[in-house]
Amino acid sequence: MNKSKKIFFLKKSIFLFLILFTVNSYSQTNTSGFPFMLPKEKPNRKLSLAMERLYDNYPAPKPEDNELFSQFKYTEIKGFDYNNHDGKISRRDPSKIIFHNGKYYVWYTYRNTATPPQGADKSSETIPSSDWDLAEIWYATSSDGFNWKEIGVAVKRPQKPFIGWRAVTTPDILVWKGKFYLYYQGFMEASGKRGDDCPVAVSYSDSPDGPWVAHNKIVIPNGAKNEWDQFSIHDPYPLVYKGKIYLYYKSDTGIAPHWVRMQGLATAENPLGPFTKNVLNPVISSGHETSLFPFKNGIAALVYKDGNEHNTVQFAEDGVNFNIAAITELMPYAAAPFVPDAFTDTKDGRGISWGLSHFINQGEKGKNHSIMVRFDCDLSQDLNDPEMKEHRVNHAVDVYLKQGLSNKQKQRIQQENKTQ
Ligand code: AAL
Repeated sequence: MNKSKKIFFLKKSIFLFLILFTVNSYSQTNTSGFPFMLPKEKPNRKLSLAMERLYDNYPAPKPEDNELFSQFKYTEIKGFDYNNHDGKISRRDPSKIIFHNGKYYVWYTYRNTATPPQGADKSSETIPSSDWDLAEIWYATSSDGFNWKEIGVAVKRPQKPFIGWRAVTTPDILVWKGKFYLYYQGFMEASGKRGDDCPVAVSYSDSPDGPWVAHNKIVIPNGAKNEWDQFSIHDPYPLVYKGKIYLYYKSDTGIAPHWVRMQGLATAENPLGPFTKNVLNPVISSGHETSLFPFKNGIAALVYKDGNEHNTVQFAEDGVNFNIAAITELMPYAAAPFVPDAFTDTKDGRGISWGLSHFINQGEKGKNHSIMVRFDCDLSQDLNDPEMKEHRVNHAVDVYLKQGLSNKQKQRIQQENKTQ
């Protein structure tokens, strides 16, 4: 092509670009106000950043149409005795719930100790440092999710020096090729000595009723020195996704009391490992006691309690890169949802509608323990419960007033008033 032809084509391209740019800008100019009825689809007009986000970041612009938005309702459950709430018995950190041979099964941290927790300095062979110190893993079954029958121990504390000799806690369940695997935190020192340090161990069985055989090896090790998960691997939570075991976990990063809790992912093709930690870890920047479930083609996560993005439900189309899908409130602590398709390697996860969760710091002063309750929600493709989708829930006045000012805060305000 000679020079004058080149210049001709260049001029023509610039001209075409300008026409297209002008037509596009014209169609994007808002000639009237934003519509009264919120459009379901993103309207073809100029939008503020907030309105762009409303259409781009959430599954639907209205919470009631957003399948990953829900309120949570709570019910006391029957079948668990807490010894008059004297602090010696605690149940907490339930596993996700499975349905097997006509019954629901749940595993949880069970502490039955000589005294309530006394802190790391006063702890001994029989005195627990924390609510989950000296604990074992117990299980219960139910036919309706409200009335439970505590069956007894699933995994005992092994003898020293086996993993978990000090405490086995915070279990979660995997069903893989017809076998059952319980992953749990295996403590080799009383929690609170340095931090809440432990790796993850696993036991397996042919039946959810056991007997459970300890693998006696660490399956999810702590990270290397100075890595985010160098001290603790908590709340192991396995799912089957993309033909593999996707095990999410939490770690406490930083120094107490300024811990930042974040969630990581480790995957494996064999339940006994090796597990490979995702190179992008942490994959969720917030949250505690990780609970996740297959949703549509991806994975949804209940993110609560810690971090900038607490009180959100998040979604990752690839199980790794999570986005906020909904913002909610009063989320279940340590949610243990019933996830019917947790292990089916589904490409169309149906979601969840109930589970168990715990309330910590129960009992009068010095009688610290936790209790388990049931939660219900509508994070399911198969349920449409408008009561769960209300985005203006009135909480009782005492819920707010219990969040009173501390004495230190009252003094500061008095001081501020004096100096004004
Ligand atoms: C919970 C869980 C883990 C921690 C402790 C018991 O919040 O994150 O299980 O180790 O507290």
